[in-house]
Amino acid sequence: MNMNAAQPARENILAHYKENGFAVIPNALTQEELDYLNGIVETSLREAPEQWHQPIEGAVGTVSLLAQYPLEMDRFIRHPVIFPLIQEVLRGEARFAQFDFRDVTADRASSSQMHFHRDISYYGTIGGKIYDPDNPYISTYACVIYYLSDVHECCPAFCLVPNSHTFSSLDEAKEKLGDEYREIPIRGKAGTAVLYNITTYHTRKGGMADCKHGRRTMHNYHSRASSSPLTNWVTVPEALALSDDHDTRMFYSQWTPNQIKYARDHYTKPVPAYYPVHMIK
Ligand SMILES: O=C(O)CCC(=O)C(=O)O
Ligand SMILES: [Fe+2]
Repeated sequence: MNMNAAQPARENILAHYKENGFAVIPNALTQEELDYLNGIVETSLREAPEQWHQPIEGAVGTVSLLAQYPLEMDRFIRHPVIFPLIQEVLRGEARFAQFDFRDVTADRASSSQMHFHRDISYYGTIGGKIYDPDNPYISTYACVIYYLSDVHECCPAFCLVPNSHTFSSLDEAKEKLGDEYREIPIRGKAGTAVLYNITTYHTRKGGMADCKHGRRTMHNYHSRASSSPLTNWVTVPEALALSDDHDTRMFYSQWTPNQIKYARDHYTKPVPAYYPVHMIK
């Protein structure tokens, strides 16, 4: 990957996504946006380390910044450059699903390797189809990973197998894709975004032993109005989930059971009656 790549045209980004199940968008975030995000991540790591989970496959992570800065984070979640692309691949039905930050320190870079996997919703795990054959863009859910630090050859890197969403295992993808089988590590400058169908096989490649950078990322998952909630644990702050702005409220309306409980126990306004609040313990 060219570290100084310019941003491809919208139709090229979308054509690449259609053909491969992912697309890379360099310069998705400006330097000012990167400085702001890195600033709040560093403040949180320093002042609220208890909000970050212990390293999982080399990465610490937090979902707490959405609760702390709802309106500011919403501007990244529905980012002017990336959100229109998300809406396109999700047929105009995008719904918020998950938003978190992760950080791999330089000393953990080489032990941050994940296994190849796909991210699947609960219904997908119990027999629901894990992609939409009627959507030219494949996806029932899409995720964007934003690089908040430069990702060099030596750094941990997000890596995908293009067009692997139809296979039931990575081995089957290898066998059936044959010469077409590729594992593509994504490297690029801070501000690069990778937009991907979550059931395209992917992983985090570990960094090299002498990596001096590590890697910091922002992960933003989207569901569709016609998909079920992706997780059963994400929560959304009241300012967004019960916003007076119709589009905002609709975007944050796909509540998980845990979100219903969270709203009941923490919101100032009552939980809308169309959520099964009395069923929730
Ligand atoms: O951090 C990465 O590069 C990939 C993360 C990922 O695939 C996941 O958490 O499911
Ligand atoms: Fe994943």
